[in-house]
Amino acid sequence: MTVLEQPGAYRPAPPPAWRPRTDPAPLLPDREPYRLLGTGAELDPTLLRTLHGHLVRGRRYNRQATALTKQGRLAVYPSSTGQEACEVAAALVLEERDWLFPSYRDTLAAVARGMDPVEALGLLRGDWHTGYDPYEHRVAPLSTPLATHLPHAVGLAHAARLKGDDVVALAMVGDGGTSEGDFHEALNFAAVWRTPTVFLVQNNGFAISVPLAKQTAAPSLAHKAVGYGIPGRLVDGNDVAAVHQVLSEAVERARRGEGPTLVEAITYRLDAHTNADDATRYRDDAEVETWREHDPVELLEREMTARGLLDEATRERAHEEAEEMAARLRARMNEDPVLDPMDLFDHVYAEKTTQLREQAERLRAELAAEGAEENGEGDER
Ligand SMILES: Cc1ncc(C[n+]2csc(CCOP(=O)(O)OP(=O)(O)O)c2C)c(N)n1
Repeated sequence: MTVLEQPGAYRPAPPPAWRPRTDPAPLLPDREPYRLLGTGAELDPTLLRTLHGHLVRGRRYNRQATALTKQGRLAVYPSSTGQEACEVAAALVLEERDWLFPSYRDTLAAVARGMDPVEALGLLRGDWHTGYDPYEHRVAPLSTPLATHLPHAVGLAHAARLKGDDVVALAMVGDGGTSEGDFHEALNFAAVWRTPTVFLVQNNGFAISVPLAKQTAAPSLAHKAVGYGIPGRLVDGNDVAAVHQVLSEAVERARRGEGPTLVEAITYRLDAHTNADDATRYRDDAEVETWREHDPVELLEREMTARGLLDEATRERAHEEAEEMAARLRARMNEDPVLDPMDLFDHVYAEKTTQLREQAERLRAELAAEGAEENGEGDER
């Protein structure tokens, strides 16, 4: 007889009323990133053509915007070259009534959603606060602080649901952004409130010079979803058909009221972090070359050619259209914008603070003095 079997012995019981809150198995991401291109899967030819046009224009837009930084027409540009499949798919899976919450790298997603390509660069040009009206295309400001837009996306989606509005919010963040407290808070609130939010993590391998291995010890970023009780999906971020499908499913799920999804797209930033960065200092050319073999534009073009959906003439036309778009962008960016410095004080607070009013008055006086000088008033000579 053991001690515990003796009459009157203390018998440890399991914790009262404990049970797993949800079965974690269905929330786990697949072991391999989901792919469609090259698998022989049935694909919609019209969708492939649309995606192709967007990818080709997107690639050209990235190249043109980077060139504009070298010509002093753009202050900074965080290129999404190599990540165009994620950018385009994120924009195209949303309905007009939905909201996109991009990060600073996601200008292309905003443009693919219909935003004026010059307005989309307003912030990066250093002209204006956001550079565009967020309500026009339902695109929140491009967020420079990492992950701070994720709780905003959750708040907007939650509010919409409370009001009975059929709106989904899709928020984009980088692998580095997943280490921010805001990422955790957003996912936790989204999961508990079951908000119609889709989180798209573009894992492009680096947070500036910090590789993923120094960012997290998680099996994958998609696995983080399980800790919040929401599904995590892993997708090949350079396979535009796969990203489009996985995000569409996440959006539909959110729309049905089944709550948020975390999607990790495995991709690669082919350019440096921005034009101000030298990527050769922290990564090998050989690594970049391996990813060039897995280029999103080429993957799609090879697939479409194999399926008889892309002949040389169609391909050339798509590239010509992209050239024309780049020429229009160049011409418009080469015009000097007419800016009123007093705009600086608008839209900061609903009501200006005392300090802001004082600063505005000082600037107004400076501008008036400058104007008077230019008009020759007060000239001593
Ligand atoms: C809150 C905050 N901390 C630090 C920075 C500085 N910063 C700008 S970009 C960046 C790296 C972000 O990497 P990642 O989230 O992977 O996105 P990627 O640039 O690769 O798209 C850092 C640390 C910032 N913008 N915001």
